[in-house]
Amino acid sequence: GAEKVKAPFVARFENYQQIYDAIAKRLEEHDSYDDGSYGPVLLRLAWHASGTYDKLTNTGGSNGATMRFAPEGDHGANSGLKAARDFLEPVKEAFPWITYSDLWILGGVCAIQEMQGPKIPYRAGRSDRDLSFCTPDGRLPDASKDRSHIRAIFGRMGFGDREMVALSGAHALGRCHTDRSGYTGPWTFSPTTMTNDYFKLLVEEKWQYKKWNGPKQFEDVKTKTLMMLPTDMEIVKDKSFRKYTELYAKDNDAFFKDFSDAVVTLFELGVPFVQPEDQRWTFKSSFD
Ligand code: CCH
Repeated sequence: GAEKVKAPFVARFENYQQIYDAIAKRLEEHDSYDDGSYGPVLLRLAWHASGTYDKLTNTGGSNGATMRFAPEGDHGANSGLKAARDFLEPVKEAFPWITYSDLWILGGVCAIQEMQGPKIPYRAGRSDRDLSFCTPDGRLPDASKDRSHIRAIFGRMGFGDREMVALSGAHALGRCHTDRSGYTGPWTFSPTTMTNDYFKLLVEEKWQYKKWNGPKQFEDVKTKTLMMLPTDMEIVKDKSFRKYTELYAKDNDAFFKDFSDAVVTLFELGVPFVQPEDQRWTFKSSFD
């Protein structure tokens, strides 16, 4: 009789939705981390995996997951992201067919959506690469710097002012840790819910230097419980940046739309996809 040939396993939307669901379930189960969620640090992992991209040499970006290896994992900017990588490890064990590089980005997508942010359409197809693909240190932004640094770093990835401001709105989420970056505190009062509060606070509150022994950072005059990095303050001080900061402070829908578009671009920088642009997947959130 004819031999039955087993068809190769081709991952489909449903398979990735299963992984999305597994990450969402872990987020809900592990709610005693930080402010009650691994969501912010998962998003930071996806961003730091992607934000190494250099458009001139077409190197870096989320393809490769090279942060697994010492040179890149040990870069100062990636301090603390082991918590996110370890959080995703049981998911990788349960679904060994997904690459780390697709998984880390799916983690970021899941984090944004589960923290009530906009939908982030997704494509699969990243492959893991060896440590020879690690990017040099210094490709991610330095929070102590000014607007010219922000434009140099994000310009290298191919972004313009509007996208830089939209992406900065991620700081509605999470916090700074003295044992990671040296900075301390959250940017907003709801660090596990995606909102445009980061922009509202930048525009509406008065900010002063925090008096402490740590690196230069800002605190809100009223409660002294919130923080801004020097780079965050540039988003409201620079005239061109400020235009968008004011727009997003007033219009959450505009922020969500622009944030989603910019994050999709960020997460796909430098990835040679087979799945076409007009066939991205949009995952169901746990509360849909
Ligand atoms: Fe960020 N970020 N970020 N950031 N970031 C930090 C934390 C988060 C900068 C510096 C820092 C983006 C842009 C910038 C997140 C998402 C994004 C910290 C504290 C520093 C410092 C780290 C710590 O101590 O744990 C600078 C500088 C820039 C640009 O100039 C962009 C873009 C994104 C995503 C789209 C998130 C989320 C966090 C919170 C992480 C956590 O563990 O809570």
